[in-house]
Amino acid sequence: NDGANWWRGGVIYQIYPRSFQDTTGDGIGDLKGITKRLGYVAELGVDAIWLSPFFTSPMEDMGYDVSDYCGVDPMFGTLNDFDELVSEAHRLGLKVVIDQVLSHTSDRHQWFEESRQSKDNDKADWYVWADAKPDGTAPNNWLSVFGGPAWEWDGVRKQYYMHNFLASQPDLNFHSKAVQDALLETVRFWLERGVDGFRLDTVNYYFCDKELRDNPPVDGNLGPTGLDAPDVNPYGFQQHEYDKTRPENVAFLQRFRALLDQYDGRASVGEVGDGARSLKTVADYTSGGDKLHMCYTFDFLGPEFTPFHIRKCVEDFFSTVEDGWVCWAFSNHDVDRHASRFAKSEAERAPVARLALSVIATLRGSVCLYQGEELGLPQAELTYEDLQDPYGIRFWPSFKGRDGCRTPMPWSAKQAHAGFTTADKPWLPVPDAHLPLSVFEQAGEPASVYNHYRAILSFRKAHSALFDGAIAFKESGDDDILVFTRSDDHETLLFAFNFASKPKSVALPTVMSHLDTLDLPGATAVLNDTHIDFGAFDGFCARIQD
Ligand code: TEU
Repeated sequence: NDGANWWRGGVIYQIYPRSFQDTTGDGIGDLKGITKRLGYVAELGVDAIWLSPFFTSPMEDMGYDVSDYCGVDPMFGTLNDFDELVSEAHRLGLKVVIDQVLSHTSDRHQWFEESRQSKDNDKADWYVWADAKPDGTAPNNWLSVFGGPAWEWDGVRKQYYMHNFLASQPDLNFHSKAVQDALLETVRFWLERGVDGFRLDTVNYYFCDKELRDNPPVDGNLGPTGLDAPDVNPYGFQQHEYDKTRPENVAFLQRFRALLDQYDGRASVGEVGDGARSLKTVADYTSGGDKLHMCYTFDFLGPEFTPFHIRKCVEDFFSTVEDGWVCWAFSNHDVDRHASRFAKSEAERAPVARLALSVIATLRGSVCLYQGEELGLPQAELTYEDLQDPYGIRFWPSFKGRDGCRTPMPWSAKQAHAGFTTADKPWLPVPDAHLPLSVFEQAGEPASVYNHYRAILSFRKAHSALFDGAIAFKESGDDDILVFTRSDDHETLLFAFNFASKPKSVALPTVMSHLDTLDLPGATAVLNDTHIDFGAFDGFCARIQD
């Protein structure tokens, strides 16, 4: 899938720079380390990398609090290191997607420093400022995703400012054209430097209601992640009617797209956390060819890994949207690793990790993989003393935060800290349980999760129907079995997967006339006349001849 459409059906590998590879010995990963390991990423068979933020930042939210959009934080290296990374990636045939955190800045960004000085300076309306209510309380009932009210009192300006996340992440006011222009200029800066695309952080949070109306109370919307259980965060107790996913956002996304379209082959993937409305929002943001190229949601980032849930999400999306596009993901730097989330026991982790990839890589849509999932890494068990994530520190122990999926990549069990760093202590520990799963240890084992990833990604590349081909689900008559076809002008492929931890046998859907079994990596199910016989967590693929 070359050319300008590389993103459509493409596979994007997310790199968390802090935890990929350290080259300076300070215990924190850096850009040079990523460049050094790009050969590994290219060999995996992905199309692109997405780099989590490496911009200048006080790192209160691990870089999702940017204080200079056009600078590289010294912790990660220099702009020159970034240029080298891009040219090495391109040499290896990898696209480079960077993370743009446009919804909010750090409170140490110069824009905020200026804005807070008075109510009438040049940047006075660059953030969402409001007077206190007569009794001194916050302007409305909006809540921060990270707990507590979304408003912080500023003693300098004597007003409240709005923050969807930490108080040190003030939200920009997108109703200001000057703010939009300034942000688009930073995007242009990276386009000029040759990046191929952008992952837009919290893309549905850009605008909030101009009149700052109260959110209505809830019924059943558990917030963006489902993680926001009541004992953790009351965020789910209101409908996010006025603080996010505002209609004005669409016009800004059009401006953003128009900028990208001035350059060849650039793409965008937005992060949409919008509770039960998420896939509908993705459809709104990606249809028409004049907004985002694709978005991803939290639908597959929760606990549920069942044929029912997968079918429902994929079918809902593609049956309601004519030309929008979605990017699926099971893991990222915000949620528990899916080998742990989906497996019911330690022994199930590797087979479940293999099955999950086979499924996501054959569904319709693009795919985001998160570093380390190709090793089947389980969620790291950390102590309170290990924690770095402010979200976890705040809610420990009812929510342990996001550090357990952010521990360093294990490259080799034979080296200190698995080859991640030569420092005495990395910023987060490499769990002992990750050592036998390290890259070097798995590379030589044909049946490893890692080699399964390579084989499945190469299978995906070899079948054009898997990029953009239509998808149609079939009744399997068994809750554990997912059956669908993918078809384009060249071929129609049948896929069937057994999500159960025991063997199963199911009757073939009657529509199938003649089947040529294909060698789907890791799949051992066999076709016996009118039945498919599966092993545990098994798969089946055949070409349908008509
Ligand atoms: O995440 C947005 C988001 O919705 C998260 O707050 C999510 O609900 C939570 O992390 C689940 O545990 C993005 C980034 O991916 C995240 O790392 C940042 O902290 C956040 O934005 C603020 O920039």
